Amino acid sequence: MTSETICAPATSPGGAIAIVRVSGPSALAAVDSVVSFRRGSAASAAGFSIRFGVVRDLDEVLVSVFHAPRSYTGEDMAEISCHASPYIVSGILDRLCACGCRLAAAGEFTQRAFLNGKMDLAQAEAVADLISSCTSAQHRVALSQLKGGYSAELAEIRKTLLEFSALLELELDFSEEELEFADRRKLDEILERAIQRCDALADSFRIGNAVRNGVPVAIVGAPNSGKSTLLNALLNDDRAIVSDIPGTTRDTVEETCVIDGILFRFIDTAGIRESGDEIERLGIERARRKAAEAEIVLGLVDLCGESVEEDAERILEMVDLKRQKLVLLGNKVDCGMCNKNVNILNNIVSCIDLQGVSVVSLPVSAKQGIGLDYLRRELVSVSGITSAGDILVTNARHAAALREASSALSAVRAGLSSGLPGDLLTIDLHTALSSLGTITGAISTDEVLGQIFSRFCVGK
Ligand SMILES: Nc1nc2c(ncn2[C@@H]2O[C@H](COP(=O)(O)OP(=O)(O)OP(=O)(O)O)[C@@H](O)[C@H]2O)c(=O)[nH]1
Ligand SMILES: [Mg+2]
Repeated sequence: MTSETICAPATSPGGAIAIVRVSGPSALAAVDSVVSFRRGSAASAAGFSIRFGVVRDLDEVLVSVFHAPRSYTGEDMAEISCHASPYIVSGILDRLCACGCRLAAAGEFTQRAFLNGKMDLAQAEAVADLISSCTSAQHRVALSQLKGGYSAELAEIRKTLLEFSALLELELDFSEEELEFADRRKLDEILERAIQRCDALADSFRIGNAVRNGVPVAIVGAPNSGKSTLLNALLNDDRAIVSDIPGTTRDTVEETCVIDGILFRFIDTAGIRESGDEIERLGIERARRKAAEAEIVLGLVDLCGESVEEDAERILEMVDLKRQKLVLLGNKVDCGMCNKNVNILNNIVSCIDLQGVSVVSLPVSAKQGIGLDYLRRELVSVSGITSAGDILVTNARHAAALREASSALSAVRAGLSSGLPGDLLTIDLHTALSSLGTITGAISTDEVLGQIFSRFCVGK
């Protein structure tokens, strides 16, 4: 436990009420020096209590008192609710500092909660995610991580590996007698299962990252197919310039929008064609890059156009169907659907289906809004987020640690099958255990902790 007592505003400016937090060994004594209570004191309050008090010449306040270890940080703590005037808040902080407290650094309350064993590192990081969550999907995943579902899954993998390690060490203890205590086939099965679980969690980062930062959806197609019109219709805003001059959009235009509780990041791109114009060529290059990075590609084809097949083929060349989801949109159905073009599009989709990859194809009118509700539902469905479980890795640091653990475990497995002695196997096994340990903070360095908690806001 630290000897310093910290204080900070826990609420951002604005609103009617502000909360000043105080935590540390002298928290309650400091509050008693700053606040006059009609009866008793913060330090003498039994258990959790809320008391009315006065900060002389400044404000009337309500103070929530928490005694260690039953508080957010695990230390003695108080939360002073006052009127949200910046003058009052800074006045209370000044007085607390005059009584020996110091202003808290970003995330310091949560860092103390972690150091005092109130939560592990993954849960502490979930606190930051929960505070910044703006959509129901972000909220659901952060809450599940905060409640410890993800930590429990990691603890389960660690437990299995520790059992494995114990069996190997038993064997090492008796190595001079050349005994093999551990059934190597059983050991191999344990490793296989642990590798699968690490890989599944690491793979979930693809969706987890999309939940956190928005599912990237690139809108691509030939010039004039209606990409910018579609972006504007999905955003319900006049965000991108629309015109009947091919090559209107040069640079990419990116904007987020929440559909059914999921954050999508739509990226309108320059129309793909051969171009002699240097700026347009750069824009097209950028469009290809954005399409390659997207999770979902919305490929627009102008159903009234003369080159549907060629346009669709160009879109297909830009998409990696093994990794990405493609939604082919036949746009401008309001112009009187050209049956020939619809058939061409359907044939292309059936050919892809034959290769075992399913591609969604929809007729829409970006201009008239026809088929867009259906498209929104399709986007939610192909994002895979609603059907994913609540345990998703949303943090690049965790995903990297899981991959490290998985490759160390694969090395153990290879060593096991080639008959490597137990003491050599334990080296890679310990690498895997340490990698997993860095996620929950069982193993951490001040530098890593500093990096993680500095991303928090002050007062959390
Ligand atoms: N009738 C009809 N016209 C549309 C539709 N969608 C777009 N358009 C028209 O098609 C023209 C091109 O639209 P844009 O949205 O600028 O096309 P774009 O694909 O962004 O074009 P570039 O930026 O040049 O690549 C404009 O005149 C739009 O009004 C539609 O669904 N129906
Ligand atoms: Mg455009």
